[in-house]
Amino acid sequence: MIDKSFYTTLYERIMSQDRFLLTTHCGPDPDGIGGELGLNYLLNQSGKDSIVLNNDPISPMYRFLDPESQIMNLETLKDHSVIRDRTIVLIDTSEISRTGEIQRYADHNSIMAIDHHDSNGGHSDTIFQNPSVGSTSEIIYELLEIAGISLSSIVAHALYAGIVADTGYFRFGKTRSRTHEIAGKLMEYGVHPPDIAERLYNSAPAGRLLVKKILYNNLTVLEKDSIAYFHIKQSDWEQLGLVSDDLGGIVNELIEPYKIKAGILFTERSPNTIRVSVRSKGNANMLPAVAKYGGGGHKNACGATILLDLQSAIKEFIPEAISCIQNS
Ligand SMILES: [Mn+2]
Repeated sequence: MIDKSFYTTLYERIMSQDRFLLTTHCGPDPDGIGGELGLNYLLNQSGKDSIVLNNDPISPMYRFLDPESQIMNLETLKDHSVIRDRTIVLIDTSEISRTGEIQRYADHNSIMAIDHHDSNGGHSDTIFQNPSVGSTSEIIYELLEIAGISLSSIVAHALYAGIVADTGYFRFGKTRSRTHEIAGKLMEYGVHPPDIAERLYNSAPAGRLLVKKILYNNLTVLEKDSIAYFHIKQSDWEQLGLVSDDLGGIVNELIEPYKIKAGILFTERSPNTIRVSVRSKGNANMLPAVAKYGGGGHKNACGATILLDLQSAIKEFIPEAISCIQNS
């Protein structure tokens, strides 16, 4: 049970300001997008001046969530003066360093964060972080309910997508009865779950199948079947016409077998830049391993970027991951 005062304090804090810039982490995901669209709607309905600006464009597979293109990005923003004198609200992260070039504007603006991750970089003036909630979209829904505002169809769809993406369709550990309740309320605004599932999970390019062939060729299982990992080279995913977002979620497959406690995907984004995506089950807390590389997330779903070549990154990281499993 989450203290109601968390939401009322957050609501009051937001309402005490007038101009906002909402942003999320690099590589915006459905939860970041849902949180942004939901909060932007709340602020606009409350007569506030709010814009949504991310470092990165939204990847093609998530663009259906923002049909009116309300979310801007730094690549296409022409007039940077609109950024001035706004409270920057980090959504789905509490670390300004994860927002890319948006952090350049941090010195001139106050920063607050609304987040549900377990880890916390602590670089915001005010952090509203609730790690017991399955998604940031749920936190934003609570604010809309406090305000008594009826939702638009776009907001309901985006929040629902954020919830199902972050809870793995109500499978992951932070799924609460309230999560299901909120999902039910969003359906009353016209959300049809099979449509969202189809758009989120059955709209991948064919290259996603072919990339799995390469990944599984590179599969290693160690430590009495408790840890599994695979890797992919930049040239391999690029040749298949994929962008790195297209690999999202594949790492979840590694923990499907009963005995596997942790699964790791090493993606070569560029030479000497390796993205490490980690998934684990139950008590296996993988945060200490990614924290060594400045990464973060949830204990069962986290990541980091390692600035080494692919083989060195694997060689360094796997012992860290093994010790996390042993210490959990
Ligand atoms: Mn999230």
